[in-house]
Amino acid sequence: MNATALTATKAWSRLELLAQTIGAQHIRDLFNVDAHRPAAFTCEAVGIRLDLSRQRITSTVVEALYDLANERGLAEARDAMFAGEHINNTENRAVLHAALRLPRHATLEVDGHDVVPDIHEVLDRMAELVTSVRSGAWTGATGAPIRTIVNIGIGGSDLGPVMAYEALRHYATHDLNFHFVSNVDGTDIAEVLKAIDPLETLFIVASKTFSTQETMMNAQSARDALLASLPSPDAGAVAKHFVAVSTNAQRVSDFGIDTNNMFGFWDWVGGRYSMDSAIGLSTMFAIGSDAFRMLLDGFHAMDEHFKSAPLAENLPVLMGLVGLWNRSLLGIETVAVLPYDQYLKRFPAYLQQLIMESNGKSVTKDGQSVGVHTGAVYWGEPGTNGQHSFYQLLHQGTSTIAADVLVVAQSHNKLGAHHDVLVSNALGQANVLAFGRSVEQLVAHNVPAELVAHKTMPGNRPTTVIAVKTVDPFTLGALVALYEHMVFVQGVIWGINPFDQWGVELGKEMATSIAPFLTSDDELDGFDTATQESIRWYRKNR
Ligand code: G6Q
Repeated sequence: MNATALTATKAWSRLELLAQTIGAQHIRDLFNVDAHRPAAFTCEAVGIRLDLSRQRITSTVVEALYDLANERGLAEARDAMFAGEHINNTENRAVLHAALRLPRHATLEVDGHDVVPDIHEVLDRMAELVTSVRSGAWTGATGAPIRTIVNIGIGGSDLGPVMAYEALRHYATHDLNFHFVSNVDGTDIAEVLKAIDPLETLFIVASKTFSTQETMMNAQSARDALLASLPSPDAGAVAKHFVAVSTNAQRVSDFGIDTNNMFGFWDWVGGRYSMDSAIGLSTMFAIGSDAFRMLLDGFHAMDEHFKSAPLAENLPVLMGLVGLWNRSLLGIETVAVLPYDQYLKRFPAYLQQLIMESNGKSVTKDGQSVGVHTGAVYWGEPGTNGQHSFYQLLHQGTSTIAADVLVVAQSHNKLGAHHDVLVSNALGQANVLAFGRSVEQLVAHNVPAELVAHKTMPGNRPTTVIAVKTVDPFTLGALVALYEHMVFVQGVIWGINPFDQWGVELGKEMATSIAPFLTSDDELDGFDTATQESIRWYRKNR
Protein backbone atom coordinates (compact mmCIF):
# COMPACT_ATOMS: atom_id res chain seq x y z
CA MET A 1 0.00 0.00 0.00
CA ASN A 2 1.23 3.42 -0.92
CA ALA A 3 1.88 5.13 2.41
CA THR A 4 1.11 8.65 1.12
CA ALA A 5 -2.01 10.05 2.75
CA LEU A 6 -4.97 9.77 0.45
CA THR A 7 -5.63 13.49 0.45
CA ALA A 8 -2.00 14.22 -0.45
CA THR A 9 -2.18 12.31 -3.73
CA LYS A 10 -2.17 14.26 -6.97
CA ALA A 11 -5.34 12.59 -8.14
CA TRP A 12 -7.17 13.59 -4.96
CA SER A 13 -6.58 17.32 -5.50
CA ARG A 14 -7.80 16.93 -9.05
CA LEU A 15 -10.88 15.03 -7.91
CA GLU A 16 -11.69 17.69 -5.33
CA LEU A 17 -11.81 20.27 -8.09
CA LEU A 18 -13.87 17.97 -10.29
CA ALA A 19 -16.31 17.42 -7.43
CA GLN A 20 -16.97 21.17 -7.38
CA THR A 21 -17.53 21.36 -11.11
CA ILE A 22 -18.74 18.13 -12.67
CA GLY A 23 -19.94 16.71 -9.36
CA ALA A 24 -22.16 19.77 -8.94
CA GLN A 25 -23.86 19.34 -12.29
CA HIS A 26 -27.27 17.79 -12.68
CA ILE A 27 -27.38 14.30 -14.21
CA ARG A 28 -29.99 15.73 -16.59
CA ASP A 29 -27.44 18.26 -17.88
CA LEU A 30 -24.76 15.62 -18.22
CA PHE A 31 -27.14 13.73 -20.52
CA ASN A 32 -28.01 16.91 -22.41
CA VAL A 33 -24.34 17.37 -23.20
CA ASP A 34 -23.78 13.73 -24.09
CA ALA A 35 -26.71 11.47 -24.96
CA HIS A 36 -24.29 8.60 -25.54
CA ARG A 37 -23.47 8.25 -21.86
CA PRO A 38 -25.08 4.79 -21.56
CA ALA A 39 -22.59 3.39 -24.09
CA ALA A 40 -19.69 5.15 -22.41
CA PHE A 41 -20.53 4.17 -18.84
CA THR A 42 -21.98 0.68 -19.20
CA CYS A 43 -19.83 -2.39 -18.82
CA GLU A 44 -20.75 -6.04 -18.98
CA ALA A 45 -18.90 -9.04 -17.58
CA VAL A 46 -19.71 -12.43 -16.06
CA GLY A 47 -23.37 -11.99 -16.96
CA ILE A 48 -23.69 -8.68 -15.11
CA ARG A 49 -24.46 -5.42 -16.88
CA LEU A 50 -23.30 -2.43 -14.85
CA ASP A 51 -24.79 0.85 -16.02
CA LEU A 52 -23.17 3.87 -14.35
CA SER A 53 -24.52 6.44 -16.81
CA ARG A 54 -26.90 7.92 -14.20
CA GLN A 55 -23.97 8.78 -11.94
CA ARG A 56 -22.51 12.29 -11.64
CA ILE A 57 -19.42 11.34 -13.57
CA THR A 58 -17.75 12.13 -16.86
CA SER A 59 -14.81 10.44 -18.54
CA THR A 60 -12.58 13.12 -16.93
CA VAL A 61 -13.78 12.06 -13.48
CA VAL A 62 -13.33 8.41 -14.27
CA GLU A 63 -9.80 9.01 -15.56
CA ALA A 64 -8.93 10.85 -12.36
CA LEU A 65 -10.37 7.95 -10.35
CA TYR A 66 -8.15 5.53 -12.28
CA ASP A 67 -5.17 7.75 -11.48
CA LEU A 68 -6.17 7.63 -7.83
CA ALA A 69 -6.42 3.83 -7.97
CA ASN A 70 -2.94 3.68 -9.47
CA GLU A 71 -1.47 6.12 -6.98
CA ARG A 72 -2.96 4.08 -4.14
CA GLY A 73 -1.49 0.85 -5.50
CA LEU A 74 -4.78 -0.92 -6.20
CA ALA A 75 -3.35 -3.56 -8.57
CA GLU A 76 -0.54 -4.42 -6.17
CA ALA A 77 -2.95 -4.66 -3.23
CA ARG A 78 -5.30 -6.89 -5.23
CA ASP A 79 -2.42 -9.18 -6.21
CA ALA A 80 -1.26 -9.31 -2.58
CA MET A 81 -4.73 -10.44 -1.49
CA PHE A 82 -4.96 -13.18 -4.11
CA ALA A 83 -1.40 -14.30 -3.29
CA GLY A 84 -2.33 -14.92 0.35
CA GLU A 85 -0.29 -12.11 1.93
CA HIS A 86 -1.41 -11.19 5.42
CA ILE A 87 -3.26 -8.07 4.34
CA ASN A 88 -5.59 -8.23 7.36
CA ASN A 89 -2.83 -6.57 9.38
CA THR A 90 -4.64 -6.07 12.70
CA GLU A 91 -5.35 -9.81 12.92
CA ASN A 92 -2.22 -10.88 11.00
CA ARG A 93 -4.23 -13.00 8.59
CA ALA A 94 -4.42 -13.68 4.89
CA VAL A 95 -7.70 -12.78 3.20
CA LEU A 96 -8.55 -15.59 0.88
CA HIS A 97 -12.28 -16.02 0.48
CA ALA A 98 -11.45 -16.15 -3.25
CA ALA A 99 -9.63 -19.44 -2.61
CA LEU A 100 -12.93 -21.04 -1.54
CA ARG A 101 -14.15 -21.05 -5.11
CA LEU A 102 -11.00 -22.20 -6.86
CA PRO A 103 -11.56 -25.21 -9.09
CA ARG A 104 -10.24 -28.58 -7.96
CA HIS A 105 -7.23 -28.53 -10.28
CA ALA A 106 -5.96 -25.13 -9.04
CA THR A 107 -3.21 -24.72 -6.48
CA LEU A 108 -2.77 -21.98 -3.92
CA GLU A 109 -0.10 -21.95 -1.26
CA VAL A 110 -1.01 -20.22 1.97
CA ASP A 111 1.89 -19.93 4.37
CA GLY A 112 3.64 -22.74 2.49
CA HIS A 113 0.67 -25.12 2.24
CA ASP A 114 -1.59 -25.81 -0.78
CA VAL A 115 -5.09 -25.13 0.52
CA VAL A 116 -7.09 -26.21 -2.53
CA PRO A 117 -7.19 -29.95 -1.62
CA ASP A 118 -8.39 -28.99 1.90
CA ILE A 119 -11.16 -26.83 0.46
CA HIS A 120 -12.37 -29.58 -1.85
CA GLU A 121 -12.15 -32.22 0.85
CA VAL A 122 -14.65 -30.19 2.90
CA LEU A 123 -16.87 -29.58 -0.13
CA ASP A 124 -16.88 -33.30 -0.90
CA ARG A 125 -17.81 -34.21 2.68
CA MET A 126 -20.57 -31.60 2.63
CA ALA A 127 -21.89 -33.14 -0.59
CA GLU A 128 -21.85 -36.63 0.96
CA LEU A 129 -23.84 -35.43 3.95
CA VAL A 130 -26.32 -33.64 1.72
CA THR A 131 -26.81 -36.75 -0.41
CA SER A 132 -27.19 -38.92 2.64
CA VAL A 133 -29.85 -36.66 4.19
CA ARG A 134 -31.69 -35.91 0.95
CA SER A 135 -31.82 -39.59 0.00
CA GLY A 136 -33.25 -40.56 3.37
CA ALA A 137 -30.21 -42.71 4.24
CA TRP A 138 -29.46 -40.45 7.22
CA THR A 139 -32.14 -40.83 9.83
CA GLY A 140 -32.78 -39.27 13.19
CA ALA A 141 -32.74 -40.85 16.63
CA THR A 142 -36.07 -42.63 16.09
CA GLY A 143 -35.25 -43.75 12.56
CA ALA A 144 -37.33 -40.97 10.99
CA PRO A 145 -35.92 -39.27 7.89
CA ILE A 146 -34.89 -35.62 8.08
CA ARG A 147 -37.53 -33.20 6.80
CA THR A 148 -36.26 -29.92 8.24
CA ILE A 149 -32.94 -28.12 8.27
CA VAL A 150 -32.38 -25.40 10.88
CA ASN A 151 -29.28 -23.24 10.49
CA ILE A 152 -28.25 -21.71 13.81
CA GLY A 153 -25.71 -18.93 13.41
CA ILE A 154 -25.42 -15.16 13.49
CA GLY A 155 -23.78 -12.37 11.50
CA GLY A 156 -21.62 -13.89 8.82
CA SER A 157 -22.82 -17.34 9.83
CA ASP A 158 -26.44 -16.37 9.14
CA LEU A 159 -26.87 -13.51 6.69
CA GLY A 160 -25.24 -15.25 3.72
CA PRO A 161 -27.09 -18.56 4.27
CA VAL A 162 -30.45 -16.77 4.64
CA MET A 163 -29.87 -14.55 1.63
CA ALA A 164 -28.69 -17.43 -0.56
CA TYR A 165 -31.59 -19.66 0.48
CA GLU A 166 -34.10 -16.95 -0.40
CA ALA A 167 -32.30 -16.00 -3.61
CA LEU A 168 -32.11 -19.58 -4.86
CA ARG A 169 -35.46 -20.89 -3.66
CA HIS A 170 -36.42 -21.64 -7.22
CA TYR A 171 -33.65 -24.24 -7.25
CA ALA A 172 -34.37 -25.61 -3.77
CA THR A 173 -35.71 -29.08 -3.01
CA HIS A 174 -39.28 -29.23 -1.78
CA ASP A 175 -38.49 -32.28 0.33
CA LEU A 176 -36.86 -30.22 3.06
CA ASN A 177 -38.07 -27.23 5.05
CA PHE A 178 -35.58 -24.55 6.03
CA HIS A 179 -35.39 -22.28 9.04
CA PHE A 180 -32.70 -19.86 10.16
CA VAL A 181 -32.23 -18.87 13.78
CA SER A 182 -29.86 -16.07 14.75
CA ASN A 183 -31.15 -13.72 17.44
CA VAL A 184 -30.37 -14.36 21.11
CA ASP A 185 -33.95 -13.25 21.72
CA GLY A 186 -35.52 -16.58 22.69
CA THR A 187 -38.48 -15.78 20.47
CA ASP A 188 -36.41 -16.57 17.40
CA ILE A 189 -35.69 -20.19 18.33
CA ALA A 190 -39.00 -20.64 20.18
CA GLU A 191 -41.07 -19.85 17.10
CA VAL A 192 -39.01 -22.24 15.00
CA LEU A 193 -39.31 -24.99 17.61
CA LYS A 194 -43.09 -24.55 17.55
CA ALA A 195 -43.10 -25.16 13.82
CA ILE A 196 -40.85 -28.21 13.59
CA ASP A 197 -40.51 -31.76 14.87
CA PRO A 198 -37.01 -32.02 16.37
CA LEU A 199 -37.01 -35.74 15.67
CA GLU A 200 -37.18 -34.99 11.93
CA THR A 201 -34.76 -32.06 12.07
CA LEU A 202 -31.09 -31.61 11.40
CA PHE A 203 -29.66 -28.57 13.18
CA ILE A 204 -26.58 -26.99 11.64
CA VAL A 205 -24.67 -25.08 14.29
CA ALA A 206 -22.74 -22.61 12.16
CA SER A 207 -20.11 -20.81 14.17
CA LYS A 208 -16.51 -20.31 13.19
CA THR A 209 -15.47 -19.94 16.82
CA PHE A 210 -18.22 -22.11 18.34
CA SER A 211 -18.27 -19.67 21.21
CA THR A 212 -20.59 -16.91 19.98
CA GLN A 213 -23.08 -16.21 22.75
CA GLU A 214 -26.20 -16.01 20.58
CA THR A 215 -25.44 -19.13 18.58
CA MET A 216 -24.44 -21.24 21.56
CA MET A 217 -27.57 -20.27 23.53
CA ASN A 218 -29.78 -21.10 20.56
CA ALA A 219 -27.94 -24.38 19.96
CA GLN A 220 -28.38 -25.34 23.62
CA SER A 221 -32.11 -24.55 23.49
CA ALA A 222 -32.43 -26.63 20.32
CA ARG A 223 -30.56 -29.48 22.01
CA ASP A 224 -32.88 -29.23 25.04
CA ALA A 225 -35.90 -29.39 22.73
CA LEU A 226 -34.52 -32.45 20.97
CA LEU A 227 -33.77 -34.25 24.22
CA ALA A 228 -37.24 -33.40 25.56
CA SER A 229 -38.89 -34.81 22.47
CA LEU A 230 -37.11 -38.17 22.58
CA PRO A 231 -39.43 -41.09 23.41
CA SER A 232 -36.67 -42.54 25.61
CA PRO A 233 -33.23 -41.29 26.65
CA ASP A 234 -30.65 -41.71 23.89
CA ALA A 235 -27.04 -40.70 24.42
CA GLY A 236 -26.42 -40.67 20.67
CA ALA A 237 -29.36 -38.46 19.70
CA VAL A 238 -27.44 -35.18 19.53
CA ALA A 239 -24.98 -36.66 17.04
CA LYS A 240 -27.88 -37.70 14.81
CA HIS A 241 -29.56 -34.30 14.83
CA PHE A 242 -26.68 -31.84 14.99
CA VAL A 243 -23.81 -31.09 12.64
CA ALA A 244 -21.36 -28.23 12.99
CA VAL A 245 -19.68 -25.73 10.74
CA SER A 246 -16.74 -24.52 12.73
CA THR A 247 -13.00 -24.32 13.12
CA ASN A 248 -13.13 -25.38 16.80
CA ALA A 249 -13.17 -29.21 17.03
CA GLN A 250 -12.86 -29.34 20.82
CA ARG A 251 -15.92 -27.20 21.46
CA VAL A 252 -17.90 -29.03 18.79
CA SER A 253 -17.16 -32.35 20.43
CA ASP A 254 -17.91 -30.98 23.91
CA PHE A 255 -21.36 -30.04 22.62
CA GLY A 256 -22.02 -33.67 21.65
CA ILE A 257 -21.54 -33.32 17.90
CA ASP A 258 -19.55 -36.06 16.16
CA THR A 259 -16.49 -34.29 14.74
CA ASN A 260 -16.89 -36.44 11.62
CA ASN A 261 -19.89 -34.22 11.04
CA MET A 262 -17.96 -31.03 11.55
CA PHE A 263 -17.16 -29.01 8.45
CA GLY A 264 -14.25 -26.70 8.80
CA PHE A 265 -12.97 -23.51 7.31
CA TRP A 266 -9.94 -21.40 7.93
CA ASP A 267 -8.86 -18.23 9.69
CA TRP A 268 -8.32 -16.59 6.30
CA VAL A 269 -12.10 -16.60 5.70
CA GLY A 270 -13.86 -13.72 7.44
CA GLY A 271 -17.41 -14.34 8.67
CA ARG A 272 -19.02 -11.93 6.23
CA TYR A 273 -17.03 -13.47 3.37
CA SER A 274 -17.95 -17.04 4.23
CA MET A 275 -21.25 -17.90 2.52
CA ASP A 276 -19.31 -19.93 -0.05
CA SER A 277 -17.38 -21.89 2.62
CA ALA A 278 -18.89 -24.68 4.74
CA ILE A 279 -21.07 -21.92 6.20
CA GLY A 280 -23.03 -22.47 2.98
CA LEU A 281 -23.98 -26.00 4.08
CA SER A 282 -27.67 -25.04 4.37
CA THR A 283 -27.45 -23.60 0.84
CA MET A 284 -26.06 -26.90 -0.40
CA PHE A 285 -28.85 -28.77 1.36
CA ALA A 286 -31.36 -26.58 -0.44
CA ILE A 287 -29.97 -26.52 -3.97
CA GLY A 288 -27.76 -29.64 -4.04
CA SER A 289 -24.04 -29.93 -4.55
CA ASP A 290 -24.03 -29.42 -8.35
CA ALA A 291 -25.86 -26.11 -8.11
CA PHE A 292 -23.64 -25.13 -5.18
CA ARG A 293 -20.65 -25.71 -7.47
CA MET A 294 -22.30 -23.36 -10.01
CA LEU A 295 -22.61 -20.76 -7.27
CA LEU A 296 -18.88 -21.13 -6.59
CA ASP A 297 -18.16 -20.94 -10.32
CA GLY A 298 -19.98 -17.61 -10.48
CA PHE A 299 -17.87 -16.27 -7.62
CA HIS A 300 -14.73 -17.59 -9.29
CA ALA A 301 -15.57 -16.07 -12.67
CA MET A 302 -15.90 -12.66 -11.01
CA ASP A 303 -12.62 -13.21 -9.14
CA GLU A 304 -10.88 -13.90 -12.44
CA HIS A 305 -12.49 -10.85 -14.00
CA PHE A 306 -11.39 -8.66 -11.09
CA LYS A 307 -7.85 -10.03 -11.34
CA SER A 308 -7.40 -9.60 -15.06
CA ALA A 309 -9.76 -7.05 -16.62
CA PRO A 310 -8.30 -3.62 -17.37
CA LEU A 311 -9.46 -0.85 -15.03
CA ALA A 312 -11.87 0.59 -17.59
CA GLU A 313 -13.72 -2.71 -17.98
CA ASN A 314 -13.38 -3.98 -14.45
CA LEU A 315 -16.78 -4.06 -12.77
CA PRO A 316 -15.68 -4.14 -9.11
CA VAL A 317 -13.12 -1.41 -9.79
CA LEU A 318 -15.64 0.84 -11.54
CA MET A 319 -18.29 0.31 -8.90
CA GLY A 320 -15.79 0.81 -6.10
CA LEU A 321 -14.36 4.00 -7.54
CA VAL A 322 -17.72 5.57 -8.36
CA GLY A 323 -19.03 4.64 -4.90
CA LEU A 324 -15.98 6.27 -3.36
CA TRP A 325 -16.48 9.38 -5.51
CA ASN A 326 -20.04 9.63 -4.21
CA ARG A 327 -19.11 9.07 -0.59
CA SER A 328 -15.81 10.87 -0.12
CA LEU A 329 -15.99 13.60 -2.74
CA LEU A 330 -19.69 14.35 -3.20
CA GLY A 331 -20.54 13.70 0.46
CA ILE A 332 -23.37 11.25 -0.24
CA GLU A 333 -23.86 9.24 2.92
CA THR A 334 -26.13 6.39 1.99
CA VAL A 335 -26.93 3.96 -0.79
CA ALA A 336 -30.33 2.32 -1.12
CA VAL A 337 -30.16 -1.20 -2.52
CA LEU A 338 -33.32 -1.79 -4.51
CA PRO A 339 -33.62 -5.29 -5.95
CA TYR A 340 -36.48 -5.67 -8.40
CA ASP A 341 -36.64 -9.39 -7.77
CA GLN A 342 -38.45 -10.96 -4.86
CA TYR A 343 -35.85 -13.71 -4.60
CA LEU A 344 -33.29 -11.05 -3.70
CA LYS A 345 -35.31 -9.78 -0.78
CA ARG A 346 -32.53 -10.39 1.76
CA PHE A 347 -29.79 -9.08 -0.50
CA PRO A 348 -29.85 -5.58 1.06
CA ALA A 349 -29.47 -7.07 4.55
CA TYR A 350 -26.60 -9.20 3.34
CA LEU A 351 -24.86 -6.20 1.77
CA GLN A 352 -25.34 -4.16 4.93
CA GLN A 353 -23.01 -6.45 6.80
CA LEU A 354 -20.62 -7.05 3.94
CA ILE A 355 -20.12 -3.37 3.25
CA MET A 356 -20.69 -1.64 6.57
CA GLU A 357 -18.79 -4.08 8.77
CA SER A 358 -15.95 -4.00 6.26
CA ASN A 359 -15.60 -0.32 5.48
CA GLY A 360 -17.18 1.31 8.52
CA LYS A 361 -13.73 2.41 9.70
CA SER A 362 -12.17 5.79 10.31
CA VAL A 363 -8.49 4.96 10.70
CA THR A 364 -6.01 3.64 8.18
CA LYS A 365 -4.20 0.33 8.47
CA ASP A 366 -1.46 2.10 10.40
CA GLY A 367 -3.86 3.79 12.78
CA GLN A 368 -3.95 7.30 11.28
CA SER A 369 -7.19 9.16 10.64
CA VAL A 370 -8.37 8.48 7.06
CA GLY A 371 -9.17 12.17 6.73
CA VAL A 372 -12.19 11.72 4.45
CA HIS A 373 -15.59 10.11 4.79
CA THR A 374 -15.50 6.33 4.34
CA GLY A 375 -18.09 3.51 4.29
CA ALA A 376 -21.53 4.52 3.07
CA VAL A 377 -24.67 3.35 4.86
CA TYR A 378 -26.30 0.59 2.80
CA TRP A 379 -29.92 -0.39 3.31
CA GLY A 380 -32.94 -1.25 1.24
CA GLU A 381 -35.95 -3.35 0.43
CA PRO A 382 -37.20 -5.12 -2.67
CA GLY A 383 -38.38 -2.83 -5.46
CA THR A 384 -42.01 -1.97 -5.53
CA ASN A 385 -42.52 -2.54 -1.79
CA GLY A 386 -40.02 0.23 -1.15
CA GLN A 387 -41.84 2.48 -3.62
CA HIS A 388 -44.90 2.43 -1.40
CA SER A 389 -42.79 3.17 1.64
CA PHE A 390 -39.56 5.16 1.70
CA TYR A 391 -39.10 6.24 -1.93
CA GLN A 392 -40.87 9.51 -1.13
CA LEU A 393 -37.80 10.56 0.82
CA LEU A 394 -35.50 9.31 -1.93
CA HIS A 395 -37.30 11.50 -4.44
CA GLN A 396 -38.11 14.65 -2.50
CA GLY A 397 -36.30 14.49 0.83
CA THR A 398 -33.51 16.91 1.68
CA SER A 399 -30.78 14.25 1.66
CA THR A 400 -29.29 12.92 -1.53
CA ILE A 401 -29.36 9.14 -1.44
CA ALA A 402 -27.65 7.08 -4.09
CA ALA A 403 -29.26 3.89 -5.32
CA ASP A 404 -28.29 0.52 -6.71
CA VAL A 405 -31.28 -0.66 -8.75
CA LEU A 406 -31.11 -4.37 -9.53
CA VAL A 407 -33.02 -5.51 -12.60
CA VAL A 408 -33.57 -9.07 -13.77
CA ALA A 409 -34.54 -9.85 -17.38
CA GLN A 410 -36.17 -13.23 -16.83
CA SER A 411 -38.38 -14.20 -13.93
CA HIS A 412 -38.53 -17.78 -12.72
CA ASN A 413 -42.25 -17.30 -12.30
CA LYS A 414 -43.81 -16.30 -15.58
CA LEU A 415 -47.19 -15.09 -14.52
CA GLY A 416 -49.08 -12.91 -16.97
CA ALA A 417 -47.60 -9.42 -17.19
CA HIS A 418 -46.15 -9.38 -13.65
CA HIS A 419 -42.54 -9.29 -14.70
CA ASP A 420 -42.89 -6.62 -17.39
CA VAL A 421 -44.71 -4.43 -14.88
CA LEU A 422 -41.99 -5.05 -12.30
CA VAL A 423 -39.25 -4.05 -14.75
CA SER A 424 -41.19 -0.98 -15.86
CA ASN A 425 -41.23 0.10 -12.21
CA ALA A 426 -37.49 -0.42 -11.87
CA LEU A 427 -36.70 1.62 -14.97
CA GLY A 428 -39.29 4.24 -14.13
CA GLN A 429 -37.81 4.77 -10.69
CA ALA A 430 -34.26 4.90 -12.03
CA ASN A 431 -35.43 7.57 -14.44
CA VAL A 432 -37.11 9.72 -11.79
CA LEU A 433 -34.26 9.31 -9.30
CA ALA A 434 -31.71 10.49 -11.86
CA PHE A 435 -33.61 13.01 -13.95
CA GLY A 436 -36.44 14.18 -11.70
CA ARG A 437 -39.16 16.51 -13.02
CA SER A 438 -38.35 20.15 -13.47
CA VAL A 439 -40.69 23.11 -12.93
CA GLU A 440 -40.62 23.74 -16.69
CA GLN A 441 -41.73 20.20 -17.43
CA LEU A 442 -44.56 20.44 -14.93
CA VAL A 443 -45.74 23.76 -16.28
CA ALA A 444 -45.62 22.34 -19.80
CA HIS A 445 -47.91 19.57 -18.56
CA ASN A 446 -50.39 22.12 -17.18
CA VAL A 447 -49.83 21.19 -13.54
CA PRO A 448 -51.80 23.72 -11.42
CA ALA A 449 -49.50 26.47 -10.15
CA GLU A 450 -50.18 25.72 -6.49
CA LEU A 451 -48.97 22.12 -6.96
CA VAL A 452 -45.83 22.79 -8.96
CA ALA A 453 -43.53 23.01 -5.94
CA HIS A 454 -45.03 19.83 -4.49
CA LYS A 455 -44.69 17.88 -7.69
CA THR A 456 -41.20 19.02 -8.57
CA MET A 457 -38.72 16.19 -8.35
CA PRO A 458 -35.17 17.37 -7.90
CA GLY A 459 -33.70 14.16 -9.33
CA ASN A 460 -29.91 14.10 -9.51
CA ARG A 461 -29.80 11.03 -7.27
CA PRO A 462 -26.78 9.03 -8.44
CA THR A 463 -28.26 5.73 -9.58
CA THR A 464 -26.55 2.57 -10.73
CA VAL A 465 -28.56 0.02 -12.65
CA ILE A 466 -27.24 -3.52 -12.30
CA ALA A 467 -28.91 -5.92 -14.68
CA VAL A 468 -28.67 -9.69 -14.88
CA LYS A 469 -30.46 -12.18 -17.07
CA THR A 470 -31.84 -14.28 -14.25
CA VAL A 471 -31.15 -15.06 -10.60
CA ASP A 472 -29.45 -18.43 -10.82
CA PRO A 473 -26.64 -19.88 -8.69
CA PHE A 474 -23.87 -18.74 -11.05
CA THR A 475 -25.21 -15.19 -11.28
CA LEU A 476 -25.72 -14.92 -7.53
CA GLY A 477 -22.11 -15.96 -6.97
CA ALA A 478 -20.90 -13.38 -9.48
CA LEU A 479 -23.08 -10.67 -7.94
CA VAL A 480 -21.86 -11.30 -4.40
CA ALA A 481 -18.23 -11.40 -5.56
CA LEU A 482 -18.79 -8.11 -7.40
CA TYR A 483 -19.75 -6.42 -4.13
CA GLU A 484 -17.00 -8.22 -2.17
CA HIS A 485 -14.37 -6.84 -4.51
CA MET A 486 -16.03 -3.42 -4.65
CA VAL A 487 -15.56 -3.27 -0.88
CA PHE A 488 -11.92 -4.26 -1.31
CA VAL A 489 -11.28 -1.56 -3.93
CA GLN A 490 -12.68 1.11 -1.66
CA GLY A 491 -10.74 -0.22 1.33
CA VAL A 492 -7.49 0.04 -0.62
CA ILE A 493 -8.14 3.61 -1.74
CA TRP A 494 -9.13 4.68 1.76
CA GLY A 495 -6.15 2.79 3.15
CA ILE A 496 -8.27 0.95 5.72
CA ASN A 497 -8.50 -2.71 6.68
CA PRO A 498 -11.91 -4.04 5.53
CA PHE A 499 -11.29 -7.41 7.13
CA ASP A 500 -11.38 -6.73 10.86
CA GLN A 501 -14.33 -5.56 12.98
CA TRP A 502 -13.02 -4.18 16.25
CA GLY A 503 -16.02 -1.89 16.51
CA VAL A 504 -18.32 -4.73 17.48
CA GLU A 505 -16.21 -5.98 20.38
CA LEU A 506 -16.77 -3.37 23.07
CA GLY A 507 -20.56 -3.73 22.97
CA LYS A 508 -20.18 -7.48 23.51
CA GLU A 509 -17.87 -6.86 26.50
CA MET A 510 -20.35 -4.40 28.01
CA ALA A 511 -23.23 -6.87 27.61
CA THR A 512 -21.18 -9.51 29.40
CA SER A 513 -20.39 -7.15 32.26
CA ILE A 514 -24.03 -6.00 32.58
CA ALA A 515 -25.64 -9.47 32.47
CA PRO A 516 -25.00 -10.54 36.11
CA PHE A 517 -26.33 -7.21 37.43
CA LEU A 518 -29.73 -7.66 35.76
CA THR A 519 -30.61 -10.60 37.99
CA SER A 520 -28.90 -9.57 41.26
CA ASP A 521 -29.18 -6.71 43.76
CA ASP A 522 -25.48 -5.86 43.49
CA GLU A 523 -24.34 -2.24 43.72
CA LEU A 524 -24.21 -0.52 40.33
CA ASP A 525 -21.46 2.00 41.12
CA GLY A 526 -19.24 0.78 38.28
CA PHE A 527 -21.74 1.90 35.62
CA ASP A 528 -22.66 5.33 34.28
CA THR A 529 -25.88 6.71 35.73
CA ALA A 530 -27.93 6.13 32.58
CA THR A 531 -27.02 2.43 32.56
CA GLN A 532 -27.68 2.24 36.31
CA GLU A 533 -31.19 3.61 35.87
CA SER A 534 -31.93 1.26 32.98
CA ILE A 535 -30.76 -1.71 35.02
CA ARG A 536 -32.94 -0.60 37.99
CA TRP A 537 -35.95 -0.29 35.67
CA TYR A 538 -35.33 -3.78 34.30
CA ARG A 539 -34.91 -5.30 37.78
CA LYS A 540 -38.28 -3.85 38.80
CA ASN A 541 -40.14 -4.88 35.66
CA ARG A 542 -38.64 -8.18 34.55
C1 G6Q B 1 -18.29 -11.21 10.29
C2 G6Q B 1 -18.16 -11.13 11.72
C3 G6Q B 1 -19.34 -11.68 12.49
C4 G6Q B 1 -19.33 -13.19 12.69
C5 G6Q B 1 -20.34 -13.53 13.78
C6 G6Q B 1 -20.47 -15.01 14.02
O1 G6Q B 1 -17.45 -10.90 9.50
O2 G6Q B 1 -16.97 -11.70 12.09
O3 G6Q B 1 -20.57 -11.31 11.93
O4 G6Q B 1 -19.62 -13.85 11.50
O5 G6Q B 1 -19.98 -12.87 14.96
O6 G6Q B 1 -19.25 -15.53 14.45
P1 G6Q B 1 -19.07 -17.08 14.60
O7 G6Q B 1 -19.19 -17.71 13.25
O8 G6Q B 1 -17.70 -17.30 15.20
O9 G6Q B 1 -20.15 -17.57 15.51
